[in-house]
Amino acid sequence: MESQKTQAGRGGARLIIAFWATLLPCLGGAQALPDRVSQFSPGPDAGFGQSAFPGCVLGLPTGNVDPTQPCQDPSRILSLGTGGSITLAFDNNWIVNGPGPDFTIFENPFQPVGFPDQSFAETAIVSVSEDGTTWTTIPYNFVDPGTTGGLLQKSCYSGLAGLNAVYSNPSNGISAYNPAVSGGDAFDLTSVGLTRTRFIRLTDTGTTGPTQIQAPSGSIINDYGNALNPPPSAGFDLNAVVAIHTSPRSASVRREDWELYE
Ligand SMILES: [Ca+2]
Ligand SMILES: [Ca+2]
Ligand SMILES: [Ca+2]
Repeated sequence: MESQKTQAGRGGARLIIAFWATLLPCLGGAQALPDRVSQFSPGPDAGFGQSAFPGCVLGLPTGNVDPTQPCQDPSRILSLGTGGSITLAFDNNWIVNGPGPDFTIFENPFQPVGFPDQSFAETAIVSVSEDGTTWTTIPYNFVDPGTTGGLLQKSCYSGLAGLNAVYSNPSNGISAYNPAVSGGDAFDLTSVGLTRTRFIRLTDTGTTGPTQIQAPSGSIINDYGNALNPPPSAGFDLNAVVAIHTSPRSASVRREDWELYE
């Protein structure tokens, strides 16, 4: 006769198998939005969007099919201020390194009429972290155009958020999760050799004044927004962050439970 302990063990195993059967269809799948803001340190001349904070940065992007008419709704945009920073946390999902870009950041740059190679950009440095403590910065650069071009040229900038116009909007059917059509600036964890992340931090690139940041090229990052930086909307204006490739975080926790049981 089986002991009560053995019967209880089999019941537990059946429960766990049933749990995994429910969970497996969800694995490796759903796209996700951030669950919360874990840090916000506005720089000077911020304020725009703070009346709707944090909801203004936790939803889908609110772009426009016309890249010369970006979102300027303070209920959907948060200005970081000069040199300000913000960290978005994904609690329910890991952002994982899948094929191609893994997450996209949406600011509200606008494209001058008739010049798709140009952008009125207010840029931010992007960093990622698995635990909120150890950070890895996405490689970036800025090359001052000198006398050969203008700061509006998108080719001056690489690896920074805030460069490309936003097209996706819940009302226009353009998916926020398809970087081929969404607009915004998409990033690939392959660029930093990571398999997953959970926190994304954006740091406004400051000005050519006291908050200046020197790019690897040796140039001080001088995005076009530096020339026109009026309060309360100075610096990078965050609209949304979306995760393209994810896996449920709860699965990892449950996997630990399973190993304990074994
Ligand atoms: Ca990837
Ligand atoms: Ca802007
Ligand atoms: Ca701004």
